[in-house]
Amino acid sequence: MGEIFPKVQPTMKKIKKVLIANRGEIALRIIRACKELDIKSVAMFSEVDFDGIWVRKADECYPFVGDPIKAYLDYDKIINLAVKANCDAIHPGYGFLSENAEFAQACEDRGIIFIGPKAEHIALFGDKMASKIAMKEIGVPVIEGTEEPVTDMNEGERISEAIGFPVIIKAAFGGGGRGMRIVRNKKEFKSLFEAATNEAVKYFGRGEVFIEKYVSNPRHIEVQIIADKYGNVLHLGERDCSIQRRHQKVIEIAPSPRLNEAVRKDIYRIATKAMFRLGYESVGTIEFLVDEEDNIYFIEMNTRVQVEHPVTEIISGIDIIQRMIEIAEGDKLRFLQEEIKFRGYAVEFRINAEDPKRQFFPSAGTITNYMAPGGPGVRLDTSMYAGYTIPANYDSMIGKLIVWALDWEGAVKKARRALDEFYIDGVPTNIPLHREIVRDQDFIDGKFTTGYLDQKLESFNLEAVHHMKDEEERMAKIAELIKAIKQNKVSVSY
Ligand code: MV4
Repeated sequence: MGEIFPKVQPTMKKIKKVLIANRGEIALRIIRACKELDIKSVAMFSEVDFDGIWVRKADECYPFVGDPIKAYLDYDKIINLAVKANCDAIHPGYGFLSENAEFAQACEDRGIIFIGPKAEHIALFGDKMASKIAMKEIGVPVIEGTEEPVTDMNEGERISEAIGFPVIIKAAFGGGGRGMRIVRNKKEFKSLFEAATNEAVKYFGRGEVFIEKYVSNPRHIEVQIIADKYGNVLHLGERDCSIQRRHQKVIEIAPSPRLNEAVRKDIYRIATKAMFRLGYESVGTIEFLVDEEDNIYFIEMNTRVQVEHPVTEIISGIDIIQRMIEIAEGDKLRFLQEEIKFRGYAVEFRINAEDPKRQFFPSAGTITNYMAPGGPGVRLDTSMYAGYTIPANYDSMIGKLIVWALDWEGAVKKARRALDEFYIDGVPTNIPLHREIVRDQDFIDGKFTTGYLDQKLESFNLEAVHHMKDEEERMAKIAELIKAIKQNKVSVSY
């Protein structure tokens, strides 16, 4: 195996300055990592992002005037800026250009280090069918299904009958649940096949789909991988991301509160072995489905740092972003698998500017009043502050509340306390949803699969609780009381 990795250390220069090709909380997260590594950070921002917190905190910042989304996707301009601003490297964060193999290659071609995996691995895992075949070849369990794109509807129907309904149709170059359809019986097949194909064309510009046996009520378990350029591949444990709404994760937990220890060991072994065999480097996440009988199946690999990386950082004590930068510099991992100790439970709550009372419709606007939770075991990764105006152009996720405790019960209690402290006024958020989840008995018992939120939403009370207003009313009453006491209109004795 050794020969596929360089025997001598590639001579690489130390990274002194990083351009962050992203925005929001992840841009700030990367700036923080750079500061702790004595690396200069360079921010970019679109014209609607001039008041972004990351713009203030970076060592330098550069505007991109024009379309606010295209700003973060315009890779020629971004690489030009990196060169002009004397940056050695670009960190892509998540979303935007983070899983664009051409961008990663273009960085290398122009002498800029792309902080992430090799372009070939980004390309492989961007192709959901090719990556499934590659993983199957090296002994990773995958879900039964087609190994070629299905273009003919009648052929697709025949294949589905052979596999046995229910089946799932997936976009070959997709992600995020787009271009995906569950087909329960033969009657529905043709219309759902057409819908999946059309959606795949609309979102990914490519209509290729493949068909798989549908796994019902699975848990979504993912393994965090960290690998250097010398074939050292380690795992940083798993995350349970089963609590989702419309294929958007809402809560992520490390470790999974109800995973059989033998299954856990198996998943770790499969994940690390596969990434070693493929010569993967940088950080990455392998997603698995775990069915009701504890069978595990690889579904896809994410070749970027993920939104939910903080829960893993907290239970492992490893700064994933810092290590990701060092790996890109050519550093060897400075710890062994057996030196990594996992401690306690961490839970991440994605805070979205959306209205739970109006089908979670995105709610851009100005945060008029803001009080963040704190205290022991609470981490907040956010780009919010009082007075900040959330632009309507981007994703509605505006922050992540992460709590930690030694055991699961303690983590749930910590979460209740922290969520109750969290006040955001001016825009509706999904905090009321989180407050309901952490009081739900099935959640408390660790009983949840990917169907959890759909099943629970109806029974949840999502009326926003105006704690902030209650506190303000109390403060006004206190002011009045003190005035009355001073004027001898009221007397208090203790
Ligand atoms: C599946 C599946 C069941 N069977 N594949 C969701 C997003 C993408 N990463 C893969 N996903 C799934 N693939 C097979 N063969 C279940 C999911 C899935 C899911 C499906 C419907 C509704 C919610 C879901 C949440 C997580 C995963």
